[in-house]
Amino acid sequence: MADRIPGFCALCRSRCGSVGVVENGVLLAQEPDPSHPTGKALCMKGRAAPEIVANPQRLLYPVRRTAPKGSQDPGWRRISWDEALDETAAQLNRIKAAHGAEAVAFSITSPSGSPLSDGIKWVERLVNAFGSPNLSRGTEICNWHKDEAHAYTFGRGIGSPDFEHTGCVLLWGHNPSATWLDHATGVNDAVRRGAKLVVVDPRRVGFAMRADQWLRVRPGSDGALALGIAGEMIRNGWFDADFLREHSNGPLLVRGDTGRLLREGDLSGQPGGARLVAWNEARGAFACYDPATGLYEGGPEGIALRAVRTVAIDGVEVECRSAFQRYADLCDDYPPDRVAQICWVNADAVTQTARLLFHHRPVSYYAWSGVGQHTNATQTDRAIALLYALTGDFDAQGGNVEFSHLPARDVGGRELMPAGQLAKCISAQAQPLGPARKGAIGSDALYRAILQEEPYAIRALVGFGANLVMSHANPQAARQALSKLEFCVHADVTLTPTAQFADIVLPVNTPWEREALRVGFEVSQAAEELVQLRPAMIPSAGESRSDAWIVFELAKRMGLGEHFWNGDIDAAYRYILEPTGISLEVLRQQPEGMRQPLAPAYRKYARQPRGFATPSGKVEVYSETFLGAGQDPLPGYVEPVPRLIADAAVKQAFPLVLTSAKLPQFCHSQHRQIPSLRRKSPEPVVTLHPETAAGRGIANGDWVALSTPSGTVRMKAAFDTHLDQRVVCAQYGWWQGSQELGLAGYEPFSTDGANFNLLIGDGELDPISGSAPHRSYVCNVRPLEGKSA
Ligand SMILES: Nc1nc2c(c(=O)[nH]1)N[C@H]1C(S)=C(S)[C@@H](COP(=O)(O)OP(=O)(O)OC[C@H]3O[C@@H](n4cnc5c(=O)[nH]c(N)nc54)[C@H](O)[C@@H]3O)O[C@H]1N2
Ligand SMILES: Nc1nc2c(c(=O)[nH]1)N[C@H]1C(S)=C(S)[C@@H](COP(=O)(O)OP(=O)(O)OC[C@H]3O[C@@H](n4cnc5c(=O)[nH]c(N)nc54)[C@H](O)[C@@H]3O)O[C@H]1N2
Ligand code: SF4
Ligand SMILES: [Mo]
Repeated sequence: MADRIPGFCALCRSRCGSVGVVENGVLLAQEPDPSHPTGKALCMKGRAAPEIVANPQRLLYPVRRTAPKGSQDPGWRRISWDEALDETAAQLNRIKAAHGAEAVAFSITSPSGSPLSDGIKWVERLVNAFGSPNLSRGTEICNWHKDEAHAYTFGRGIGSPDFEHTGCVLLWGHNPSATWLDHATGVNDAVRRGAKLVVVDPRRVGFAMRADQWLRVRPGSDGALALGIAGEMIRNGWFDADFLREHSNGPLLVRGDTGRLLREGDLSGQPGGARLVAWNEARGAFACYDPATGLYEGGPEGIALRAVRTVAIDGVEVECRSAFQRYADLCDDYPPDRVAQICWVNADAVTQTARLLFHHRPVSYYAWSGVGQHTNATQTDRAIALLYALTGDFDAQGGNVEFSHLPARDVGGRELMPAGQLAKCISAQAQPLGPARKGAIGSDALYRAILQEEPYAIRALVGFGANLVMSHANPQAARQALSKLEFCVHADVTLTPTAQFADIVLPVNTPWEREALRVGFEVSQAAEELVQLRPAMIPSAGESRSDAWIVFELAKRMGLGEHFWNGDIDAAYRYILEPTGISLEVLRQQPEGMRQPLAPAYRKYARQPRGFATPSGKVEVYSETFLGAGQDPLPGYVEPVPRLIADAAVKQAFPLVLTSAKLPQFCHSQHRQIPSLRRKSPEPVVTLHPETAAGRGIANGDWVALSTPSGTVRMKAAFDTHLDQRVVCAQYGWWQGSQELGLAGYEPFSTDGANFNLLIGDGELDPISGSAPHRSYVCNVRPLEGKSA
């Protein structure tokens, strides 16, 4: 008789509630668990769990290289865990002692696209306790914009769409049908209830096919589109003026000369008057606003959202406009006709979308990879955030909410980072507002620090899964940088092209072979109420181990054991759970988890004295923080890869726009070795319009050369009549063969290979976040003669 063991799938952000079917220590199936708040369904990856566990291409033992770096074959030799961990600990401590902890960088894969989510907090804790301010985590091309850039506007990240109560769902560069099953379930239920649906995506995929408005945006022009829709909302009065007046910094006056917010001291001529100033329409007088209390002198009545006043400052007449007036002026520069030209959408659709958003509130939204991988990503995120502010639905029921969560302890260990270390982050100077604030670095900065030793030398890298060679721009730089490292250790489930550069590779097990604690499942209030300790359902294959085990063992050997409960993971779990009152022992006996009822709290800003966690305490329509860092305080639109497209020769040679997207059957560079998944998509594909192909003599299914100024790769052409003729979308992550299917892999650095990111240069990046142009590069496609493989 097989056992049915409750758990959840950890392969992607959806974390679908599931049941493992196990017999004699073998995982036979993973099935949905409809009693779990995220368990209505599993995707094909989740159902492929038994194949993922049993795959013959897994790394099962720690290995050490015997050939020099750069050799075709690293000559992997099996070593013991003791040898691997002792050597790693010694090398890292040696480099730290000689050059400081900052000379050791860490890299981790995304917890949204891999099961590292089971152990990511422990890895973060290790990074902090060790003291490295240099963690390459891909956040600049993944979640930073929706989670951190959003905080410049709202004081917190995008939160969760409250699908259960929403009147309209806006999916902006997010395709949950392929990437987040439980979000797709939420959208589907909302639409079935009658909610409207707006999708902004260059491709007609997933919910775009069912949308009330599908805006087929030109990749990377989303910022102009958001300003255009906002302009129509403002001009037509389709926005929540009360919300903006009371809860945004829109009423605050901005000096026309310096761009700074007007201060009390500017009016009085007295130094020290730091309070800000708005215009009170009713009283015909200026009113001071105190960011410390979040209050207007004399109360909020009569405060004007739009105001233009001339003020004498030091004897000079200075025109001051309210922040909202400035924003409205900016939006006016993007009328529907102009947006149609820039974004390749219908002018009418801009107006219709504006109307729809206002009349079907509450609006909830999600913007992700479609927005986050451009050289203008941060300002695009700001433009979308401000468009959303116009609905007034921030943190409202049916809007984007931060659901109540259980009071579990965070063990990320930020407090363990020694004082002064964070300021040493290699990107702190160049991108002070970006991921560097929390010690995260982009791949370009990592490579520069290793290769050019700027701003100083990074000498060692500790990788937990990140596949830099395949998933980041400029893989040639990755190759050089990884080859130059003094020491590199990498923990992964398989020997990836990135792992091939390591000195030691540590075998990680799969989620079904390890225990994992999850407090809250994010997508709804009910989901946030669940705490689950997923059991190890089967023994770990070979000597593979969990990330948690690796971290705890390493920490002990590095002299950091005191921060890791001296290696006792159960003690660590108890520490996390203690404030919730849930006992580890009871939880362990109940693999389906425990629920603690929580009441949702909406519009929390209205109950907090200072409102929003921003410098002004309000939603920041106008960001003085950006201004202070030399960035546009309003989300003015700048074309993606401006230097490249300004070059006429480049434009002529590469007339098409190149974007990419995730596939439902794979996560990033993973899963190509899994037979049931690979059969559904045996070869790398570039999608283009049949007319675009016809003009180049390309037939459906032909192998083609896909080129950009940075490189060339080969892929198979597939036609899509719904794409704009000027847009091409290609797959990324292709390197691995499948032994079981007898399919060869693809060379990661060769023009005969299919590594999409060889096409993407890192010469132009988002000035704030460092995001790379994975989705708005220039390219061309040409046929290849007689290429069948
Ligand atoms: N062109 C293009 N490039 C992109 C994107 C795109 O849309 N287009 N998307 C970007 C995004 S959003 C992201 S997040 C990055 C992702 O980039 P990466 O974070 O590098 O993700 P993967 O390529 O999936 O590599 C993950 C690695 O983790 C390993 N792994 C799996 N399970 C575990 C585990 O439990 N523990 C450990 N330690 N390792 C494990 C896998 O075997 C794999 O080698 O890629 C980015 N790159
Ligand atoms: N199956 C699967 N699921 C995953 C992952 C995976 O690799 N595979 N990875 C996980 C991770 S790490 C992440 S970050 C999430 C991402 O989840 P999503 O954001 O949903 O990921 P994508 O499908 O890459 O991108 C969303 C959409 O953006 C569109 N797009 C491309 N260019 C543009 C553009 O310029 N503007 C706009 N508006 N849209 C554009 C694409 O056509 C695509 O449909 O998925 C997570 N889930
Ligand atoms: S969507 Fe698929 S891969 Fe992601 S958690 Fe659910 S079943 Fe697993
Ligand atoms: Mo991601």
